[in-house]
Amino acid sequence: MNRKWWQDKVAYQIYPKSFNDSNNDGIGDIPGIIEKLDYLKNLGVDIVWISPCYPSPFADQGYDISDYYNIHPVFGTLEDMDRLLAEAKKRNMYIILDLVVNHCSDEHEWFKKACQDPDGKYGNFFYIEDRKEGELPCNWRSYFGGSVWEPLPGHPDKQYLHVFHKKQPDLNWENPEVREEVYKNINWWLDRGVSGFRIDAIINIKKKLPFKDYPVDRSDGLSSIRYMLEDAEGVGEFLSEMRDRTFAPHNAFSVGEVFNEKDDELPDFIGDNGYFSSMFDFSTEVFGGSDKGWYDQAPITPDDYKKCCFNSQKRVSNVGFLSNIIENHDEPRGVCRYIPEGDLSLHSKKLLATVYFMLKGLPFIYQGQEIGMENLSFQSIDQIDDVSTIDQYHVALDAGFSEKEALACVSRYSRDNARTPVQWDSSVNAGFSEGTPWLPVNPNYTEINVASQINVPESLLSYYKKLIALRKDPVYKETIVYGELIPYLEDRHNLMAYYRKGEKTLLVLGNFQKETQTVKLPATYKKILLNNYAELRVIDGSVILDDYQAVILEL
Ligand code: TEU
Ligand code: CA
Repeated sequence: MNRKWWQDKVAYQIYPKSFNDSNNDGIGDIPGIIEKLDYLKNLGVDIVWISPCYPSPFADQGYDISDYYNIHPVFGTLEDMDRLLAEAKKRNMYIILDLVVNHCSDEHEWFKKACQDPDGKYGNFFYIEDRKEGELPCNWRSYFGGSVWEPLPGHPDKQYLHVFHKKQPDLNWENPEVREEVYKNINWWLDRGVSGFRIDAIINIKKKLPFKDYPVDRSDGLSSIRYMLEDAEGVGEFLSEMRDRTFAPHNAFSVGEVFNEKDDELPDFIGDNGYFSSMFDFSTEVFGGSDKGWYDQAPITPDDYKKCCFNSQKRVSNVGFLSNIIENHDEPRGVCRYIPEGDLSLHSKKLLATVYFMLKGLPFIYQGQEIGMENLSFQSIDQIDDVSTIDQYHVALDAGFSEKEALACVSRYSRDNARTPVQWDSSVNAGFSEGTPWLPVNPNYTEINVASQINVPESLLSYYKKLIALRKDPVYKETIVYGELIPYLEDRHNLMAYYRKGEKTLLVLGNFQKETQTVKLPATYKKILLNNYAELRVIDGSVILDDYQAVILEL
């Protein structure tokens, strides 16, 4: 594996609508991000990924872009973005943007022109098919529910394809003109000073053509896109062309949102000359998932969590670098998902932070994760903004659940859990905004907020700071960034333990339960590098780990 500039870094995801509102209109913005750059720098963050902040009608909260060359006025201006890039650079920080090019918005001029003249140049930017009554080109279900086909506005005899929302028409990547437009845009941003991209939903760009049906898997008579994606071949041709024309010549960082890749494809995706620098490890997020919908998703136990992480580490081994997360803007809060119900505490939050952050790969922190933000407890479906959650609520109702039960199911996985405003302090609206926030602030903000943790040595925020500092410590960096990961006592129930072996040998131990647990040490330790308790009990070469105790030892 070749060494790259970004590998020893720490990344942080900003969901701009909910990060920090500088002008009190209830929506976070770019000047608000600039205000908090010192906070991020102080935490130790290097790379900042900002979810879409381009012009958009917000049918899918910015993942429906109507202009790839501008900033949505609610977030600021291009000048604000330039200022952010300059301010980041001053602090040796790197800004990466979200590249959303499987689809654009139906309000993008390309789609408007396609509607004006479906047989013209822009008609071929999309997948447009003739429409016959009672017949669809294929039975694929869109990710947000319903058929992927929608009548083309102004042309009742035609229809277009959208694998996400109907306001997100899919771009036709088979058309070289589309690809040229995408590369032009990427290079325009890279030349402006952006350091790279997080690449949205990218596996969907390759469709299996001609359109055909796949097995029906729900009572709606439709079929999950998953089957089509497994069948489609050749995405690599598009991805390598994109790399060669954009990221590679700029030495940019790219992280793919990749699901469903096969083991033997890993070198193509993230090997030395892979399509991307890195890709997210979603193994713990997709665990227990069901084709039926969220209501049928199985909860994940600490043993499952460990197995998923170790399995990903084994798969990737020395091929490349995974990007490790416990949450993002599409997932519930990691602490509520991976810590068993009833066990949520400062100790368990620190344990989860330790065991994921010390994995081999590039750690990403999602905004608010560093202070232990938790899921929102939804009282009614009317409180929910997210299209995906609303769809899944109906999926649960259709499956026979009561309204109350359906709400309970979707609350567990709702994307809005992670989209509530960042809790900065205990003042009104958690210091996020003096206006009315676009999504409600979690009422627990009076206890969970940045101000109450920032100068408190025992806080989760201080703990994250220590984890980051350890990754950057010149003595341990080589081992933490590049050292091998070897599981320790892999089969032990509710213990997540592994070595990181490089110049040094480190041992990470996490007691993933309330009950104490005695663990034999493989050797005496030289030093305790981090401990979420004040002490570590050692008797006869064994450590006695307390309720959710996590330690990092140098052997
Ligand atoms: O997500 C793509 C994706 O496949 C899933 O994360 C999916 O959207 C989610 O599980 C539905 O609940 C990306 C973005 O991260 C997401 O926010 C966008 O909605 C989506 O693409 C479309 O752009
Ligand atoms: Ca604002």
